[in-house]
Amino acid sequence: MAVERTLAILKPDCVRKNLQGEVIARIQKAGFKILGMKQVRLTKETAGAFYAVHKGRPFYDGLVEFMSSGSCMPIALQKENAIADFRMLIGATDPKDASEGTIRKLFADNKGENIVHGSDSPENGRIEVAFFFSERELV
Ligand code: DAT
Ligand code: MG
Repeated sequence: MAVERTLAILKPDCVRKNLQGEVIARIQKAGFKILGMKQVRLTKETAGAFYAVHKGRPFYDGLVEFMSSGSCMPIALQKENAIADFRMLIGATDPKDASEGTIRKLFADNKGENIVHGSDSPENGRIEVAFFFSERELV
């Protein structure tokens, strides 16, 4: 299996609920290597650019509002099969549909405020990691 990078973001609801440590512990126990981690407050412009693929969808404005509503923590992760394994760890977008034991099932309130982001392909993993981290911040 190929070594891949995925971008996690502990979203503003995760930070507001003080669940950062709990979620990071689950990520580490699942075997992901943390290459970089930071805390940022996204502007609407930056949040909108990160989620540009969803522009025009009915939930886009709410998503941008939410992602810029407080601090979040982008985390660059590396592992064999990182993309699929991370999505398995976090569960379905809507916590109602997420499997038992997944991070979203355990901690998320609803589809819009779902605790954590994960990249959806190896290519997007690289693009999204580069959105938040320069190569020299990845160690
Ligand atoms: P995911 O984050 O599981 O990759 P996505 O890429 O389809 O999901 O959507 C990005 C985010 O947008 C998602 O985490 C929460 C929000 N979102 C998606 N669909 C939504 C909906 N129907 N209602 C409210 N928020 C939604
Ligand atoms: Mg997605």
